Amino acid sequence: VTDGVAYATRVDAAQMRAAIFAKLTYAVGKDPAGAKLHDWLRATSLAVRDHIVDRWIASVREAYITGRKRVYYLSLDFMIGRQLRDVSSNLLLDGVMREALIEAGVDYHAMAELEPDAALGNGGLGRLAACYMESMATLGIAAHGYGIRYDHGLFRQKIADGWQTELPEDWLAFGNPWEFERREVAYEIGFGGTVDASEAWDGAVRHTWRPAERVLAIAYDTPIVGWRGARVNTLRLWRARAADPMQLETFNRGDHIGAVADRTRAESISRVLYPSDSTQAGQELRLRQEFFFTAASLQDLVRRHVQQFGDIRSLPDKAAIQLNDTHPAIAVAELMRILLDVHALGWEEAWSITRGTINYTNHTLLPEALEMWPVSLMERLLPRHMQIIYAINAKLIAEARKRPDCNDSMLAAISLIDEWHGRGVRMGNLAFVGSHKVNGVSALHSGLMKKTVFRDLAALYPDRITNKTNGITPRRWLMQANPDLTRLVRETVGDAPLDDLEKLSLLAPHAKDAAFRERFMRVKHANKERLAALILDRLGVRVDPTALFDVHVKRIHEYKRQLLNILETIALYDAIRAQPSVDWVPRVKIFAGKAAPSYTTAKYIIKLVNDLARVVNSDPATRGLLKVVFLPNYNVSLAEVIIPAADLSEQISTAGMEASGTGNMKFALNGALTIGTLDGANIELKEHVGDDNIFIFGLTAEEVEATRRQGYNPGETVSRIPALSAAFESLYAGVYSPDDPSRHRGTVDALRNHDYFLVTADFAAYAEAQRKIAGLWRDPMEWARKAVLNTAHSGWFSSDRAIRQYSEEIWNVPTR
Ligand code: DL6
Repeated sequence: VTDGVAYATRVDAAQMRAAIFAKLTYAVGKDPAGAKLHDWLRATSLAVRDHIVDRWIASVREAYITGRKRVYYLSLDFMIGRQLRDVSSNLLLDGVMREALIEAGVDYHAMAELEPDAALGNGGLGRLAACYMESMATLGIAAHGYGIRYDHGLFRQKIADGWQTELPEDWLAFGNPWEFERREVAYEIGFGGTVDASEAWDGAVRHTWRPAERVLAIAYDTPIVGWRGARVNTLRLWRARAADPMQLETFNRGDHIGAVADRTRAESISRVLYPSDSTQAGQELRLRQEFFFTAASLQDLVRRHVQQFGDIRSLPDKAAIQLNDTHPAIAVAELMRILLDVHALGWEEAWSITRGTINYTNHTLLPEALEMWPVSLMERLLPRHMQIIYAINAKLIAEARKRPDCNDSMLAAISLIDEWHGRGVRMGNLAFVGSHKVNGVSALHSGLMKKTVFRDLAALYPDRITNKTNGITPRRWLMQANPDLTRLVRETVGDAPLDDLEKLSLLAPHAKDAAFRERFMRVKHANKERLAALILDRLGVRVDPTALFDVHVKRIHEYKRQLLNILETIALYDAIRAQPSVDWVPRVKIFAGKAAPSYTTAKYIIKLVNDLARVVNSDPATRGLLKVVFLPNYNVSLAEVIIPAADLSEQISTAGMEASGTGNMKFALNGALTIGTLDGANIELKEHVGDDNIFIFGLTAEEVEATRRQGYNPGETVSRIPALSAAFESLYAGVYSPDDPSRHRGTVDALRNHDYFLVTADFAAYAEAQRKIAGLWRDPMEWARKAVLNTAHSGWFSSDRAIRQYSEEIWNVPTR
């Protein structure tokens, strides 16, 4: 990939080297003799960036000239990760860049490691947005991403004495060579104030919102390069600035802090990413963030549309807005406000434009994650929007009443206002009714949406919900993360999979070829050695790369059931000690992931993994057979090292609770076998890789529902499973926490008495699946065959496939 052809004719290593030196001298202002690695990184990034700009301008111009429809992707999270390698590899400049740096005597690897991850997101939802931006550029879609340029992204996780501690993240400390500040693109965003109503010349009532507070949204643009430089799109992130830098009068009175209080308040909007994942953040600042970036984005896209096409009425033909979850759902009310109050359209026309333009992706059914804003807060912060929401609601209810099957419970379920929990605005319902299409992110999840949270709305609007199973970009998750596997693929089946990942299926016949399997596993081994070195470096723990690498990395959440894995690890540890002479399969249990800072239970799970690791790793009885590690600060860059090195991928959420998962796809693509429940996209993964090449266990979503409905008794289950009882007893007795024997009793009690996530119910099936996995590991060639088939059959999970489906079935835009 790195020695690509497209650019080879345009720039060679000598030219690249000259370009890097020029940047170092004239943009960074450093003498190459005294330049530090940071200086080289900046110079190299700027030199590579120069190769983007012409294409970027051409892409923007092309969209303008052809007048084609644009896609606007609104997301509060963008988990971008590092950019240098992504950009240079997509431009096929990676090879010349590395060569140029070698000639300059710069250690590329050490330099690249200095680039901070742009971690402007929490997890799957934000990473999906980044993958989709890249695929949209790859497929030649004229797309704009819109989000917030947080000064500080997701917190850095430090493990101190086994506990998670959070440190502020500072990705902008050395500047950001990838962005272009657009001071001139500034919009006023209002909050609070009053609404005036007056009669217009045509007799209609016109509303004017007079906000009490105004904040400026300033644009920062980052180019997003598609594969082979196909197209370059824009990710526009908004930074909040105060309209006035300070109150001079207040300052002159000697109140130096008060003089900048308004500024501090305004700028706090883009100060920091909310570290919440699958839970509602629920603070006023969060709502301000949501409205801030949504309103700025809508002003921007409406301005662009009117400037180019003259008439706001054609908006649905020329723009498709995708709401990434409900965080930008206020767009429904804000677009209505713009159409009604600014463009003076009538309600019906405004509603038809809004509904024709907006679409909504739902990413969770967890009740605690479904956004609901108190009506009182909305009325105070966004009074005009609240009026519009009431009006939408009144029409919705009136429409529903026309149905013969309409009843009170249906009306209560579809209403935009929840009356049960102290009156709140249901942002999911608002997004649903204001959208042309609503989609879930896996087949199971989309089906459950129709049966659960949106049951009554789906009955009212039966064609609205559609499924778009998630995808991942193969450029980052195969080509960049796993260059050796990419090389092997190319040598075996040619370059076709680079442009169409489903062509990876050409590998399938080679799964029978012993020599190929051996090469495949040699690549895996090299990746494992690299991860083992990282573990040694970061944790001081030596792990054997020939052991089975059993990997559980993702946000820490009870529904993702790290506890199930931990309990089985304890049972395995006990079993090894009880029968040391058995031919055990050596395993390394690898965990990583962040817990939301306020999620105490999740933090105890992290502590438990670390407690367990300390005991297991220092026990001579299990040396060489079992190791447990928790790698701190899981992020995109760490994932790029861990995933290619995994043998086994843990996707063991309680069925019905993981909307899709995307880690599952990344692992399979890199030749890991999955142990998983029939949840989210695991179900589709099973269909693609084949029942024999994945380890499925546990209750189905329907069984989970039935088990809960019937009233589940975890204590009874535990008493029937000796290994589980023993694990509970040792945890209770403080075997893993001798410094504080009662530390994990709360965890045990919760499982024994409630176990909402059905850890104990699935324990036996999980342990059984793990035994089968150990059995398969003893047959390395058979394991290798299945691993190859996982890679060969995961091409469908490319984000290119997902984006094609969005384009054809939701946005109605062409792709190349
Ligand atoms: O769709 C991306 C990703 C899914 O793969 C995960 O299964 C799902 O949990 C995640 N959802 C969220 C929801 N948070 N909020 N709001 O992060 O989306």
